[in-house]
Amino acid sequence: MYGGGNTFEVINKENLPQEDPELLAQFEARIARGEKIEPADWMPQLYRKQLIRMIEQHAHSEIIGALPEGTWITRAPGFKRKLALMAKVQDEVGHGQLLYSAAETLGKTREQMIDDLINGKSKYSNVFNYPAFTWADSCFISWLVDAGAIVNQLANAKGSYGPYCRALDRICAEESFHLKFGHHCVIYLATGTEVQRKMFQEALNRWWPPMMHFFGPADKISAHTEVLMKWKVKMATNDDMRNQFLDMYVPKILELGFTIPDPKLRKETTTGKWEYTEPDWEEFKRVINGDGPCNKERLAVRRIAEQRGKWVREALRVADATYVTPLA
Ligand code: FAQ
Repeated sequence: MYGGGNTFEVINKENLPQEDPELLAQFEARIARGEKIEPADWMPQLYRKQLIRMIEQHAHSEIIGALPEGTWITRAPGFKRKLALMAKVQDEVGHGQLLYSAAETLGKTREQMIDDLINGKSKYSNVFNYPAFTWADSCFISWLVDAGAIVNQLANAKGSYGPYCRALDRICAEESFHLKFGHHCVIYLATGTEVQRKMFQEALNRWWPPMMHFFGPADKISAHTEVLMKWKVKMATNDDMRNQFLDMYVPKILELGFTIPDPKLRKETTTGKWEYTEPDWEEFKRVINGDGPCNKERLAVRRIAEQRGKWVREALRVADATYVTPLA
């Protein structure tokens, strides 16, 4: 339904019905007053479509995001790390559940969303299309991918759509434990042997470019930022979130004695903005449109899970029951 294609398309406004100007003005006044919009409230079609697109992609990211770390549960060094990683992966899947429920309040069913994911129509975060070769890759995800997710989610939890904001509040609380776990694992490697330090440095080199992509395309080419910020769905631009992440985590990475694989990375003290090598947006587009190193494998895993779980869902469903849309 959404996604696909290889350009950043704006959802086609022309196909949407003309909104009643009075209702639109009341809606925008509510947003300006900082009120939350709830599922049964009037909302413009474009607001609904944009929210479904964004929350659905976020939900898929959590579910697919469980896969690269999930493969490390049995191989994590030591029993305590295995337990902690298992709990983290379980949390990520739970976040997917919360987010699917929030998206369902807008009228798209979970079944449609899952179909669109496994058929490759919906997007999910670029970072989860890369392999986790070593334990250090898993540590990178737990620390720095979670850190990036928190930067994004803390901002958007202050947004305008009630069910999404409430889901984000809970998700952020849990993500902060993940980040502490990841940081702890990285400190252990940083203060370990030469081999351990090298292993993390190599993981950092591999993950840095996808991490720079993670916050979305540069503002000047972002398709949806303007409308999402106007209606307070997004509370910071992609570049601002990337900048905030660099502000918070570059010093911590350097403090541990690692180097960041970008010779141009520096903070411009007068503006407070980071300068960096322009991320490769062509690679980004390829990856988010299905042609990354692990896209096929990740979707195949979800497809198998969907097929194998079918009988369970059918057994749980009561044929003559009426199911209601959650009000999250
Ligand atoms: N990956 O116009 P914009 C996590 C697409 S959760 C893939 O700038 P927008 C937890 C975008 O959809 C991580 N696609 O888009 C965890 C659009 O394509 P479309 C996920 C991307 O919406 C941790 C096109 O590019 N978080 O990590 C990406 O204004 C560890 C144009 O872009 C969320 O989803 C990308 N990185 O801004 C789990 C947060 N960036 O739809 C396990 C909610 C952009 O027109 C382990 N989402 N695209 O075909 C958002 O905040 C926003 O949607 C952005 C993108 C900021 C991601």
